[in-house]
Amino acid sequence: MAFGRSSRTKRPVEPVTLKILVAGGFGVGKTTMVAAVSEIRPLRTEERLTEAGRPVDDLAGVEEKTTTTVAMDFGRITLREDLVLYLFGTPGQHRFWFLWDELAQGALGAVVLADTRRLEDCFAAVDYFERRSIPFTVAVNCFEGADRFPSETVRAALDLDPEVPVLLCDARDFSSSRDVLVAVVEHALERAARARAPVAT
Ligand SMILES: Nc1nc2c(ncn2[C@@H]2O[C@H](COP(=O)(O)OP(=O)(O)OP(=O)(O)O)[C@@H](O)[C@H]2O)c(=O)[nH]1
Ligand SMILES: [Mg+2]
Repeated sequence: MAFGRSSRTKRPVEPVTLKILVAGGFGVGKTTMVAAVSEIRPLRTEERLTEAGRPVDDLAGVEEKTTTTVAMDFGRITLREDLVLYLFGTPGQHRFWFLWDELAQGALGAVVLADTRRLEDCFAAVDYFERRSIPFTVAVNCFEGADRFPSETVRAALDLDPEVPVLLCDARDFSSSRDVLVAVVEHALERAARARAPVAT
């Protein structure tokens, strides 16, 4: 068999793999988002919510929720033939936050999911990524029944830097969640390019 130029150029490319975190407060839709976009059966670490957790687990707005993530979600999405994202959904309950540092190792960027009915639940995630200079995008998961606010209102309420993208999304929807992930990657790459650019004197 001949190995001419054409057969060589058709060789499958080795994709670049990037790690992205999907973070945010309790019950905001992190597991839902990873499952909506993952092309592999997502790994979930769900445990049933119990009566014992009722005083600390605020279910307002997600009353049907019966389980919670206790370690992480894991999924994968191929954005382009040469670009694959590995997705790590964080646990939302405060008592599992010690896992975040482990999950954040080597992450290119993060999605901070927010629910406008409980915006304060994502403050800690925003803080976490700001402090560590991990690029992130805020994605408002638009639950039915929640008031819709323009992204600029959310940006002001969260006191975000002007460069941080704020998007509205439906975490259950493949293309909506994929758009959020594309925004994170673009934002992280732009920031990396800016950091590399020579400073004008
Ligand atoms: N109506 C509506 N329900 C949603 C949406 N996203 C998630 N849900 C529901 O909201 C609940 C919470 O979703 P999860 O994906 O488990 O949230 P989570 O952020 O992973 O929760 P923890 O891991 O416990 O912090 C589930 O009952 C979902 O079916 C949405 O966009 N709209
Ligand atoms: Mg979860």
